[in-house]
Amino acid sequence: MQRGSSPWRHLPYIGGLNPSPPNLLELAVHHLPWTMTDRTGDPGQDASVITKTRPKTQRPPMYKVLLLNDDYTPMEFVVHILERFFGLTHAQAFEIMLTVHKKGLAVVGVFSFEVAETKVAQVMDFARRHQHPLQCTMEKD
Ligand code: TYC
Repeated sequence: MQRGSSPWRHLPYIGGLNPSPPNLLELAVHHLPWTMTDRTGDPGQDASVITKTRPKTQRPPMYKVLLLNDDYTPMEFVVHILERFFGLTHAQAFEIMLTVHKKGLAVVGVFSFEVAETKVAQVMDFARRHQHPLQCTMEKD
């Protein structure tokens, strides 16, 4: 039948009475995170392998926060700082304070850059406001 005289001529022509159904497999594969690779190199012998493609992620660098010894800051003040800004128990804080006192410095914790930077600023600010020469610094882990 000529399209021009068809009673359905106002409808869009879809190429036949039974349009082929969508290829569901192709649609699904298009949305999957893996690819098919034929590792035989022989088109007649398809040994396709499903290869997961995992995007490379990198962990953010971490930073050690160090406390330095000096001859003037009172021991109890250092213990207080360790409890207050690093969430340590009194026993943990006392132990780290003693390590700093004996060895010259100790790692108080390891944090992301932003957290380490904040802890250092909090300690330095608190020590300064109390007029103690306590030094706190950070370095890449
Ligand atoms: N050495 C100090 C004192 O004898 C105590 C102290 C410990 C100071 C740790 C600083 O980070 C420090 N009073």
